Amino acid sequence: PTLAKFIHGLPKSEYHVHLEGTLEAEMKFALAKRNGMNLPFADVAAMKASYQYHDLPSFLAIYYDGMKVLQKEPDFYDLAYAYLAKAASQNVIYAEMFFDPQEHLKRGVTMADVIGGITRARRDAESKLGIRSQLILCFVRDLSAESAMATLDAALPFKADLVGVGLDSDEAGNPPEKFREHFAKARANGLKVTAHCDVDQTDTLKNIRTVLTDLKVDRIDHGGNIVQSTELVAIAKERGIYFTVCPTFSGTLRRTEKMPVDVVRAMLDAGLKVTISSDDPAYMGSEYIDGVLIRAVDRSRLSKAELIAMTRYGFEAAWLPEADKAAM
Ligand code: ES4
Ligand code: ZN
Repeated sequence: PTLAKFIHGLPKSEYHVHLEGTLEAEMKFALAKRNGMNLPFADVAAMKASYQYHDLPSFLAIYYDGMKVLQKEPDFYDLAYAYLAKAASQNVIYAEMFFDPQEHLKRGVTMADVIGGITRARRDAESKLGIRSQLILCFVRDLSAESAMATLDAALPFKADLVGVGLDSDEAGNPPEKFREHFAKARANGLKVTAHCDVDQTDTLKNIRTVLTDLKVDRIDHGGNIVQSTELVAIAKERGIYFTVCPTFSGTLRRTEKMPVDVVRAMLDAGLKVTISSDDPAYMGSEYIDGVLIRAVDRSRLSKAELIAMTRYGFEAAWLPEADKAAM
């Protein structure tokens, strides 16, 4: 078959997708209308044309502004169901999805409505579409440590609906050790832990070391700069760490390199366990996993064997009981 057909036919998983980053412009208008809000854009095209960013902070400003239309339980249901339907249509059979509750709590939305709406969508998508999923609560790292702890405490009554916690948003000035106690408490409550180490951040390698050795993460989201340290690569291998890489946003190392380095290529060459995800597809050209993978084959010169190996890593990485993993 053609490459596109081959990729489409692979049974896939996704581990790095921010639900709020799947909020398409069309749905933003629909939710704004339902919630009696006005958006400062004439139409979908004008809204999409405003998605212009050049680094993590400028991306985040657009992303946080966009999610303000999410107000009520059915909004979170619609958001999650739409992503799961899209993913299922591309043969994703399992997904672990991030969400950023702090941003919603700020607007007066309750944790019960956020987690409840998403969980209801997960159940319906599993029974109607056959896609299984779990939910990872992310701490917004540029908000205070106190806010993150209050959010964790508000979420723990719903821990049966969560599989883990993560760390996202603006890394500059917000190193992982700010969340040491939160991660320990999450672990003590039976949750898995992961953290974003976006590429080319300040103190990138120091922060990768901290998440590995101090926060004791089970996975790393992005993490491409690790290829610049043979010592950290060895630690990650020793720990069996999987990396959730999103080449659309974090595909190249540039800052300290003479020549741009392709992240997926370099990580595979270093022998690391790489899985590929779509990150924030609504803000990244509405390209979902099939499109991301087709592009990755070209830009990272992936062989078919590598694609298949990454597909397999994609299921090994699941935070599921071993028996359930084997059944996939
Ligand atoms: C994010 Cl790619 C990325 N990095 C950090 N924070 C995020 N929130 C949503 N997408
Ligand atoms: Zn991300």
